[in-house]
Amino acid sequence: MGPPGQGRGAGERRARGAAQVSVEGPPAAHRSAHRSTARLEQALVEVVGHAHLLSDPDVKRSFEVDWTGQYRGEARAVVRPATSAEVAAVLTRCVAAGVPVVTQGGNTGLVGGSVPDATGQAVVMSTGRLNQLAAVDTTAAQVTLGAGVTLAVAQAHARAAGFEVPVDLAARGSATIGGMVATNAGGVHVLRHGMMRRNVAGVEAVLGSGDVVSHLGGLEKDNTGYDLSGLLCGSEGTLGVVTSVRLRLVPSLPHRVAALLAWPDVGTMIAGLARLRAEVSGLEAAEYVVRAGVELVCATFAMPDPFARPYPAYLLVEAAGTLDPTAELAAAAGHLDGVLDAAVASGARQRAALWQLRELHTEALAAAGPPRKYDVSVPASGLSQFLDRVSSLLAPAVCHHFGHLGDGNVHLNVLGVDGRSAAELDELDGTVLGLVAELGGSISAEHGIGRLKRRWLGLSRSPAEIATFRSVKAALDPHGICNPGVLLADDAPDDDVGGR
Ligand code: FAD
Ligand code: 2HG
Ligand code: ZN
Repeated sequence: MGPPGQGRGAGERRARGAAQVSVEGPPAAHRSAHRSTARLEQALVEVVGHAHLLSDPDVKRSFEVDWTGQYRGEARAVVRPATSAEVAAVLTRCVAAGVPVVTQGGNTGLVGGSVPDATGQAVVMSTGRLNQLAAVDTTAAQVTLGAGVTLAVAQAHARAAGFEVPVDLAARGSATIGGMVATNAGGVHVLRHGMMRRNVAGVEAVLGSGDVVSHLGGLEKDNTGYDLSGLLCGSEGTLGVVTSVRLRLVPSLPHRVAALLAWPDVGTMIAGLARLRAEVSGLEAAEYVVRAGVELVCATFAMPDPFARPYPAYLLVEAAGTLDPTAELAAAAGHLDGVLDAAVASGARQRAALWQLRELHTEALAAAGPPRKYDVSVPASGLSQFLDRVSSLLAPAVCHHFGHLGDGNVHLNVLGVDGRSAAELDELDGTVLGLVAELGGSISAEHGIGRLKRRWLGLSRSPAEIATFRSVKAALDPHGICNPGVLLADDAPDDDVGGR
């Protein structure tokens, strides 16, 4: 399904670089805090064992910096529980000690939500050992997975039983099922299968209250009150720790074809995609890139240009079915106005090569950057206007854009602004996200709010909605220990707003 295996290393890249960890002994005033740290560490060791409480600064380091390298902090310790019961015991002890807990899956999140702040107070709860794989329920087309199972492992597990995981994304080698639930991840198949929330049949989680809520029966019809599993989708670790997920699967389809279509401009491509959606029944993906991004990816990874000539814009489409969709896709593409060139790929290797052009954008931009990232969606009718307006607003900064065209989801990556001051970056964010809001879009299409966008939440959510978020948070995480400062701004000094 989709991009088979390429870019698999993408999510495995963990930004390196030493966090600014203080290695000096604590001053006298901090001795009692130190004693309480020792007490908490001892309590956590009793839960997970010595081997799974990491406190050596060198060992902790990769857990303290996010994928982008823009968010660095310090963890009091990293704890690696293996079961739901251990997660509950860890949370209870952290509640008792008044210590915040930052949950971390694959650490591929792009909004700074998976790493601790600089205070050194928080414990990082790493979910890597929650890696249980239950047998695929082929009758229900569902599977129950530990939250720490990576997407790539889940895909292989499902495929062995004739199924696919409906959600796919380039960070599949490291991103975890729990992290994907927590961020309500989107990816490249949303136009066919929806985001993570639509594909979750149930969740088990330990809430910040210490309560374990488990709803893994997988019933398709179950109107028995509030949808707690749905609520945990997109909660970004702020309500508790997801420990297991009951995931819907879709059948593996035997035939698959991808095509790269070249266009004179994005506007023509958007109109063409509307026709393709109407005419190609098995359309699974519709991803766009533009010339500047293709050049960057090809130069960064020494890849060949997809066509003999350069074109301004490219649409990568993929269709799958029980019958070969190649003829249907070729016929539909042949009728489209404005297509300048096309490359069709049926074999897995050729398809993978086309997908690399799209999926390697994030890594190529990271190598050229760091970029200022904006993951936004706007109504399809306003997309072209948005891109024109935002590019001229940001000029002369270089504004790369690409994304999930079928979902109206644009990934803007602005290069050359990382040297700007905090105030200048805030102004830049306000300009871009303000335009998104003006056009009726969302300031976060799929990556979440994290720390990066918490101050801008009000552009996409009303005061009443945010007040309700706070009530939910207070009810499920009454001690406020789950990812404080993520999604909802807390009262702490805003030292990390803006991802610096
Ligand atoms: P982490 O980064 O570890 O955590 C992300 C957030 O979830 C944090 O707030 C964390 O506290 C919380 N969290 C993690 N696990 C749990 C848990 N078990 N319980 C509670 N909270 C938890 N995202 C998309 O939506 N679509 C894409 O197409 C896409 N492509 C990407 C491509 C690349 C190359 C990279 C680097 C990232 C991409 N992402 C994409 C972003 C990222 O992969 C997703 O957000 C993913 O869902 C994060 O999973 P993770 O396990 O790495 O979570
Ligand atoms: C993608 O669609 C990811 O490739 C990452 O969501 C987007 O790097 C980005 O801005
Ligand atoms: Zn994306």
